Amino acid sequence: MTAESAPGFIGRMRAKINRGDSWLTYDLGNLLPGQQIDAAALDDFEDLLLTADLGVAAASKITDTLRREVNAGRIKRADQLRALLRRTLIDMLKPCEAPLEFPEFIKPFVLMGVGVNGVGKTTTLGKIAAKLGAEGRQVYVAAGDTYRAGAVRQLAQWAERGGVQIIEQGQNADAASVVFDAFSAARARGADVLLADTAGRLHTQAGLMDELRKIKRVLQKQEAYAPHEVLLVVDATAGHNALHQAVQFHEAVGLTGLAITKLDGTARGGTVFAIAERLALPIRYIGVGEQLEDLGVFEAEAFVDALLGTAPS
Ligand SMILES: Nc1nc2c(ncn2[C@@H]2O[C@H](COP(=O)(O)OP(=O)(O)OP(=O)(O)O)[C@@H](O)[C@H]2O)c(=O)[nH]1
Ligand SMILES: [Mg+2]
Repeated sequence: MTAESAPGFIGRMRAKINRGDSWLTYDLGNLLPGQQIDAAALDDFEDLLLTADLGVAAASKITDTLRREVNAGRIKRADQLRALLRRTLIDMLKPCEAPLEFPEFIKPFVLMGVGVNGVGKTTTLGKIAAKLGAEGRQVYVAAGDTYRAGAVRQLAQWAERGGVQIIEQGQNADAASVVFDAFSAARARGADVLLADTAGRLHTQAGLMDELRKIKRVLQKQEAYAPHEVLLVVDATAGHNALHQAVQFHEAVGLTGLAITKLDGTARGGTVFAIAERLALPIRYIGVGEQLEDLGVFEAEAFVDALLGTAPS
């Protein structure tokens, strides 16, 4: 994704995320009607964060910062509190801002998408493929979901839309051999990027988690550092479960990045803070809808401004 495409996505994200009823805009206004900050208002604000999927750790980190400044007499008015809140939220997310790069000297750069059922893996990979294709990269997608009926066709539709190549062996094929063969083909043809889709699975499904490890293992027979990116896709509306999935998948297969989808489907966005607080993993992409244009690179400041409805600085 190029820098030029960012303003378009930011505008879209603002329209989709901040619908005027978010936990920050609507509720903060209600909490602070008199524009005077007191301890009770801050306690209420902490409760509000807890109901918004932030989790205890992230919620108390935010309110501790606000309390410290209010108690020290540096923050007196609601507008000052809002500015401090914005800064605090950006500081929390900043360490997770690390856009994925596809270095040209790694050919093919292999990205494997993983996650539980229905979170948006295939859609996200399809969007990434189309965007990279539009940038002139030679992209292959591997149909590594060989379980779900229709999974190969769904990926093929994205490949067609993005004008990229798909390597598939149909339903019920061995996923590891699909990805292995896709890597061979992509490398033989000098492709830049290989995106491997995988079937949805729960961390409790030991056989399926073994399959992911097997895909990694067979890739590493051909290229020691592949997959270069293991991208976990999580659904923001899953709240605490999304954080739980990230912890479990990280332990099982070793993640290098996250894509957080369906931020248009929640008026909260708190999941992003819970994940940032708990896991030191880059958030590569966020999804705010089903269309190609609804996937963008994660930028802490733009995201917080979209949530708060504040103007970008
Ligand atoms: N609203 C919204 N819908 C999304 C987003 N990303 C994906 N979807 C939709 O979520 C549904 C599931 O997406 P898939 O890409 O099929 O999910 P998956 O993880 O590949 O699913 P399985 O392969 O069955 O595990 C589809 O209807 C997508 O269009 C998003 O950011 N916002
Ligand atoms: Mg899928």
